[in-house]
Amino acid sequence: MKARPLLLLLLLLVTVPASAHVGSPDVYADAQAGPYHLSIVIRPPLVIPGVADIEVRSQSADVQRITVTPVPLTGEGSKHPPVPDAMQQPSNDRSYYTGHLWIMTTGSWQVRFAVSGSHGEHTVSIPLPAAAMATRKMQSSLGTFLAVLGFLLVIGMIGIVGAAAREAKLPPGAAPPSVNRRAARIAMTVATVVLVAGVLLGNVWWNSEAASYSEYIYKPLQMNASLLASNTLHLELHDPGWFSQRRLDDFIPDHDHLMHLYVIRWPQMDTVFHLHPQAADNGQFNLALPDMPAGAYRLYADIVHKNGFPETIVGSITVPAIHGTPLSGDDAAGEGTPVSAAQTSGVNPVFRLPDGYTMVWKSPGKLIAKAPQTFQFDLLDKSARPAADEALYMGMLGHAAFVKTDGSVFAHIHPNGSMAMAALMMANPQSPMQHATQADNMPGMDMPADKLPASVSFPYGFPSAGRYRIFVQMKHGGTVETGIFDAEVAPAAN
Ligand SMILES: [Cu+2]
Repeated sequence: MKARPLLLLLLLLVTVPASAHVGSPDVYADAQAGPYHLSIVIRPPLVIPGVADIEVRSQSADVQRITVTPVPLTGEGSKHPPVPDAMQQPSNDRSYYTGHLWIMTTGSWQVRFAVSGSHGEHTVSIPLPAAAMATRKMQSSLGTFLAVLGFLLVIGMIGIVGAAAREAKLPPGAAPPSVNRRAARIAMTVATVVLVAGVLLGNVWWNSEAASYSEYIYKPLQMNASLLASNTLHLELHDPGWFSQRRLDDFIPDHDHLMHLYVIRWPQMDTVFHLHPQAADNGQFNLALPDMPAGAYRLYADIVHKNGFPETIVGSITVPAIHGTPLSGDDAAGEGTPVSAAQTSGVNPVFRLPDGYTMVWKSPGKLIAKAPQTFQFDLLDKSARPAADEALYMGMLGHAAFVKTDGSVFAHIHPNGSMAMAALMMANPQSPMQHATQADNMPGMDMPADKLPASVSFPYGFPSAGRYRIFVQMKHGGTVETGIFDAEVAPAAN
């Protein structure tokens, strides 16, 4: 038992990073550095300070060199970037680059990509929120091994002290006299007391270190949801305490709204709402609910702080059948089959929308955890032709929410990627990204300005194997359509 405090002393603190989403920390982006088109994955470090792993696939052939630099998103530090690191090309695949960057502190970061090629050098920055999110326990096998080593060290030390007191001054081979034996027993007792005290004090020291570290561990904002009157949803945010000066009144609009609230009937995930509550007092939001079937709902609320740090706040509420106000503005709703009855097989799954349109998921092939993949959805009209009246929905061709059926993953994704759009704008103030239409990404495609493609694609990678539901929203005319698709994701191969 003596060694147990030592084991505690040796426990490793490993952290996982926070992100705008729930359980989906990796950043997937489809970015344009001037004329160069890049597919980017940033995997934030497991510890802060720690190393972020970066993968880039250049979709433009004329790229010769890419460098990466970590820079704070806001504040004085954002004006003094460190020296850039050149990305490596680890294989014969000349379009594939990898890099590693130290992220030294918790906060709102960006990774700046400088791309050189035949069209000169151009940059693009991808926001990266970094925060220690949990303390992970040491593997039990390693813990046992270290505990045994620690125990042997203590026993060995006591033995050495005893031997020194008993035999240090004797000539070789001489038997120790009884006075020496007594001295040795006393020395060993003293050594035992000193060592055990040392181990116990170490444990106290460790616990206080761990306690102060836990202050640094990211604790998402909390949310209480309640029903006011008959159909007003009231949200009250709370800060459970986190080391940074987090505020409840510094939210900035992200694609036109302070809060994007997904309301999903649970566990069947058959009814979904994408709503935009109005800010009331500090940390309070109100929303006039539309018609809603009775049931338990999960709430996922996306907000972005002034420094570009995004958070997804999770809550829940059970409501009776609600007769509310008709959906208006950017608010939208969708309905599908219960997830328990859903099929995930089939190529190019088709989702039939209430107005006779359909949404089709262009099959990406096998879905694998951790792999960057492109999720393309096409909107077809009643005669199965691409919708001629495609419109932007909150400035973009589409919005998607990837939600694991066990509730452990929620990620709100856009055609640009998984970053919060408000943070992306902050990171690239000089060149507002024009991915809204994507038409400019497609060489040789001369799309009239008023005609949008009836197709949207999202770069994303599932964080883990399992079953997911994907809620995809596209707009045509004045109608926001919500397609619901199911995905079975295989474990990452390694
Ligand atoms: Cu969105």
